[in-house]
Formats: sequence, structure tokens, C-alpha cells
Amino acid sequence: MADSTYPIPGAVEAPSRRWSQAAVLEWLNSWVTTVDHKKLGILYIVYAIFFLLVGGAEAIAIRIQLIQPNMHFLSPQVFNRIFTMHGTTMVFLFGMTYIFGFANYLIPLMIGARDMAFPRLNALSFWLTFFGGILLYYSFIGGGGLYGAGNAPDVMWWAYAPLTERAFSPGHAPDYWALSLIVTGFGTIGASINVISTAFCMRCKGMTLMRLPLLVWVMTVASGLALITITPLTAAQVMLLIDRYLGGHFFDTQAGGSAMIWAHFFWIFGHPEVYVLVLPAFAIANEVIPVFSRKAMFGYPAVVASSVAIAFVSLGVWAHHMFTIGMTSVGNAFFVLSTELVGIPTAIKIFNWLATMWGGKIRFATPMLFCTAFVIQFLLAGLTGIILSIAPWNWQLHNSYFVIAHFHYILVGAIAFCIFGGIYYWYPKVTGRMLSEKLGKWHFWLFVIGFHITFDVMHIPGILGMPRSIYTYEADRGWGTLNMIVSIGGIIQAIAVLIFAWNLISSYFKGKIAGNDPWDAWTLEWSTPSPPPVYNFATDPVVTSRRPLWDLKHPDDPDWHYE
Ligand code: HEM
Ligand SMILES: [Cu+2]
Repeated sequence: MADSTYPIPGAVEAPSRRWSQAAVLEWLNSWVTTVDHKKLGILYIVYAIFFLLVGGAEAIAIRIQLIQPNMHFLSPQVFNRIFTMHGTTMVFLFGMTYIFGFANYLIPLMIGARDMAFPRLNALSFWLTFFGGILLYYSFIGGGGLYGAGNAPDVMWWAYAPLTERAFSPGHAPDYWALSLIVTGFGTIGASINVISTAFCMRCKGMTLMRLPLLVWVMTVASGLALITITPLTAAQVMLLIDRYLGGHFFDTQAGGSAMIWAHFFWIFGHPEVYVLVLPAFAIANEVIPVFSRKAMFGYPAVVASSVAIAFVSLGVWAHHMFTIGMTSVGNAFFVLSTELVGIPTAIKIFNWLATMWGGKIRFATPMLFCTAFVIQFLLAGLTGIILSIAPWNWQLHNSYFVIAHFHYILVGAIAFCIFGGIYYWYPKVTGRMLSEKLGKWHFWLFVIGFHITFDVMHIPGILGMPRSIYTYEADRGWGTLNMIVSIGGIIQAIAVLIFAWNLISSYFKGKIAGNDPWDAWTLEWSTPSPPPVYNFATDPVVTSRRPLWDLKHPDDPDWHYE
């Protein structure tokens, strides 16, 4: 276990650290100019966690405003800005970046490569994303300053036309929304191209497509989907800017344009986006669940096929966000059915995870706790999705709090849980030290409990008719107690996330030394020192099965027996 032959940050290097100005500059320079996939991966993850905290703080601000009727914690305008920034931050700055953090760090290590296919494009993609995020938050400082929240976007994260036209939004809020997301969008395009090229072209000897670790497969599918769908979003944003500054009338209903064009462009991106965010969460669960069940993943080809199927089907369901615009009944029927079709590959996935755990020797270390909670969570979220996909029910629940409860069930229940699990799992590889299991268990239980208090209860005011995106509500509606409970759950989740942040920092300096392979795992990254050297592998690996490290550890029972 304790393996001190490798440079462990904080342990071996700490005594020689000189915090002179030159040393600090050199350290900064090494991060800013890096093209190493591992450093870029770490940058993406740190960026994502930072914006998870920012978006979380915004969520808490929203929940304080709604904790009881007639609150005046935020002004209506600042509420709109904070609310828009929460959604935009969580989807684009946190969700879209954690993917490339995990993908960048892990894919080359898992496929036995030295780096990504295009290291410089990789750095360019990260910095585009980075400056897009800065541009978005810079909007807080514009006219009206911080207290009035400046020019921060206030058009909701879906920015429906025609609210975004100059006539209705004269300031710069929609400009910040569109421009910063165009910039991060270019980063996403570069990063996706890199992931796909790396998975197809950089595999070591013996790593056939049917031996790719499932994480690599699923991340590649998600990147392909991101590449396809970011295009209509970018096009719509450019059209919006043309409307606002060059006299275009794409979305201007008074001049013969159509607000529906926006809705279509946005949701042909927006719906698959859910799967761009959720597939990488699946990818993490696909690695963690088998290792902690001591069994190979059940039904490898079915996992691959269902991921590809989910990506395809998700491209044909976007108008379930638009049932209330008054489509024809044939249109409605098509989108109800295509939406429910996604249930089939999703059910296959849940079945595969359960079958992997079935009869396994399960170890409930923190990574496994999070991934198990995710599976249960995802099943529940799927059920609320089916409710919403039925057109007449959708008419009832549209724009109600039920919708907010549903998508947080999916987004927080899948993404947040799997990211947490994944970070507990790979932190030892990245830093050479384990995260504290004790803090991990606190983090886990507080987060699950807070999560259920918030989002289970949130369905009820939705059914009782509480609309989404409202600034405040009257006392006689009977939503007060429910909202109080929802807000308290949110605060419990925030405490859990702060414990996590503390764990990340303190374990970096004081955590138990991890060694190469603390979980007794079987993918290639665990065969390298922790942290891995710049060149990853001293000699190019050659693999003969899906679980190369298992073969080394159990030569009597090699993995290819099971393929
Ligand atoms: C501690 C966790 C969180 C809490 C308590 C929370 C709370 C909220 C609340 C209260 C709203 C406003 C709903 C309304 O008034 O209509 C909201 C909106 C939103 N949240 Fe969160 N949130 C959390 C985490 C997340 C995460 C992790 C994501 C995404 C990965 C996310 C994505 C969104 C989006 C996209 C909206 C836009 C609202 C809409 O579509 O109507 N949230 N959130
Ligand atoms: Cu959708």
C-alpha cells in the first residue's frame, strides 16, 4: 500500500518548495502553457468544481428568496439575473466542463496513449472555455454594478425569443449570454473533436474497439453528440446577434419573423444536451460499479449499443419541450412516442448495472455509495420523465415546479452523484493521496438526505400549481411550508458540498498515501504511478483483454475467458 518511491505532492516535494516570486511565476507558467492532457484535465475539473460552488451559491440565493411568501431578499431584477446565471452556469460552465476534465485526464491513460490526439488544440479548447466563463461573469460588473447585478443575463438559460430582441431587452444582458456561450461553444467543439480522434486513433496495441474501457466509449458518444448539437445553438446565437445589431428579423414576430424558430433551434440543442451531460455520468458509473462489485461489467456490448441508441433517439425528441405551442396531434403523438422510446436503452443500462452488482462482492466505499445512489435516483427520475412526456399531463405541469423537480432529479441525481463518486475514485491516481473516507461518508449522507428533502418535496408545489421562475408568491396559496422544506434541503446539500471541498483540499496535504492501485482495479491507468509521470507509460502497453490489470493479477483466470 504505502509506496513512497513516487513523488507524492506535499510529501516528497513539500520540503523543497520555495515560495519565492520566481517559483510562483514558474508554477503558474507551467499551468498556463501546458499541453499535457493530465494537467488540462485537472484544470477542467478545478474549473468545473469552482463553478459548481458558484452555481450552488446562486441556487441558495434563489432558495432564500423563495423560503417564505413575500420575501424581499433579492429585488425582482436581481432575482432574474441570479436565476438565469444559475441555470447557465450549471449547464455550460459546470456540466459541459466536468466531461472534458474526466475525458482528458483518463482517456489517454485508459487506452495506453501518451497524450490526446491534438495536444495544442486541447489547450486552446480549455482556454476558450475559460475565457467564455470569465466573459459571462464579467457581465456582473457592467452598468448598475454588482448590487444591481450589472448586465448579467436575465433572459433565463433558454433565452426565449422575442424577449431577447432589442425592443424588450435593451441592455447588454442577452449579448453576454450569447457571446460568452459562443466562445465556450468553440471550446466544446475543439475538445469533442479531440476526444473522438483520440479514442479512434491513439489506442495501444491490442486495444480493439470492443476492448475499449466503457468510460472511453461513452465519453466518445457524448462528445459526438455535443459536436452535433452545439452547432444549431451557435447558429441561433449568431442569428440573435444579427437580429440585435444588424437589423435581422429572424425572431422578431412584429416584422414577420418567428419566435418558434428560436424554440426549435434551442431545443434541438437543449434536449440532447441533457444526454451530453448525463452520458459521461453513466461513463463514470460504468467504471466504478464493476470494480466495487468485483465483477466484470455485465453485457458490455449492450452498454455500448444502448449508449449509441440513446444518443440517436435523443436527437428526435426535442419538441417535447414545446407541447404547449399547439402542434398538430400527429406532431404531438410523434414526440410523445419518440420520447418514450428513450426508456428502452435507458432501462437496458439500469438492468446492466443491477446485473453487475447482483451476486457481486460489493464494497461500499464512498465512490460506490455515490454510484449506487445514482442508479436508484436515475430510476426515479425516469419515472417523472414519463409523466412529463405524456402530452395532456404536460399541459397541466408545463412551466410548473414539477418540471424543475424532474430535471434536478436527472441532473443533480446523475451528474452530481457520479462526479462525486468519480472524484473519490480517481483522486488517489491524480494526487497520490486518498480522500478521507470519513468526510466522504458525511458528504454522501448529508447530500443524499438534502437532495431528497429538496427535490422530492419540490414536486408537490408543482402539482399544486406553483409556476417555475417566479420571484415570490402570496401567503394564501398554501405553498409556504413546502418551500421552507425545499430550501432547508438545499442548505443541507450546500453543507455537504462544503465538506467535500474541504476534503479535496485537506486530503491533498494530509491524505493517506495511495500507491498505484488502491482499489484493486483493472483498467490501465492503475498500472501507472500515482500521479502518473508526464509521459504516462515508460513502454507502450499491449493488452489482450478488456481488463488488462486483472490479467496481470490473476494469470490463472485471465479476462479473455469471459469476453
Ligand atoms: C444544491 C443543488 C441545487 C439547488 C438547490 C437548485 C435550485 C434551483 C432552483 C430553486 C431553481 C429555480 C427554479 C424556478 O424558480 O423555476 C433552479 C433552476 C435551475 N437549475 Fe438548479 N439547483 C441546484 C443544482 C443544480 C444543478 C447541479 C444543475 C445542473 C447541473 C441545475 C440546473 C438548473 C437549471 C438549468 C435551472 C433553470 C430553471 C428552469 O429551467 O426553469 N441546478 N435550480
Ligand atoms: Cu427534453
